[in-house]
Amino acid sequence: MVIYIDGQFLSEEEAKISVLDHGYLYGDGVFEGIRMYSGCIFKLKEHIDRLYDSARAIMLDIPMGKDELISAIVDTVKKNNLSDGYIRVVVSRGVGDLGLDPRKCPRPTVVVIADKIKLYPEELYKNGLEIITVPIRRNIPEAVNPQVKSLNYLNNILAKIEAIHRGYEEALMLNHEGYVAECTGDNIFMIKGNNLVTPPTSVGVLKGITARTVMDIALEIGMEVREERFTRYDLYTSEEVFLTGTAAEIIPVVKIDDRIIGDGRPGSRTWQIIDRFRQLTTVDGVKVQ
Ligand code: PXG
Repeated sequence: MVIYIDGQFLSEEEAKISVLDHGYLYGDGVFEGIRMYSGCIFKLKEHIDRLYDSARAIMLDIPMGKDELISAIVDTVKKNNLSDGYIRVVVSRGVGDLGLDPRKCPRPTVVVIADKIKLYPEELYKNGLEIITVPIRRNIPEAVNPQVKSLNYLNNILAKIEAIHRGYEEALMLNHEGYVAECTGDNIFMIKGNNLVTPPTSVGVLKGITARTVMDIALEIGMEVREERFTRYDLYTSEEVFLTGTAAEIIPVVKIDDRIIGDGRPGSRTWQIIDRFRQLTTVDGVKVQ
């Protein structure tokens, strides 16, 4: 594997970050996860824009322009001969001293890793996922806003641990007021009649790029799309539920907190959206020669 660090392409053995990097010491930094399908990088511009927005929100100056970063990503993909895979872009505050003060970090560190991805087993896409609500709440927007894709995922990792300890693969997280927020690395959607509903960003969720794509698909097939607050009651009584994320793509949910959703099988609307999404991934995106 060839890894990009600050303008250099290095082997996996050579690709090392200082222990004094504040990304390591404090989780001070931002990242993106991007997918590549059939030689095309999917929604590259959207991911780059979100990365720069995350960086701006934490007052981190990415030491290169968007075009230069896109070139670094494309070059990394080429050097790894990838046509399908997962790209991780990480920008940390950089090397400093043993103190929080970011003024001691003169230059942010930029890393690009491109590799194959292991998805959930195909079984889960066919039969659907069972999830459970965990006690850990999503970060409140007045602290580190969940729209910032920061290097500090501890809250979501705790949620994941709580779900795993209860025998589930994924956790449903509520916000501080008890409204449904999202899962640990995926946005959540429910279908009722012709309506597709997902929590608005004001609830405190990441503005998912897969979620946006799914909302566009739903509009295209004539569904009503709404971003509004809802509770677990609404999920329990909905006809279909699914999760969206760059890594997981679209995954049907068939049980939440032991309540069976719909008839306990992935629903027809969800399948329709998945089919259209899979079509899009093969034709949409930035081609890498
Ligand atoms: N919510 C959160 C909290 C996320 O971290 C999403 C939603 C989906 O957003 P996109 O733009 O990808 O549709 C994410 C995605 C993983 C993994 O391994 C996923 C994410 C980050 C790190 C790992 O599944 N983010």
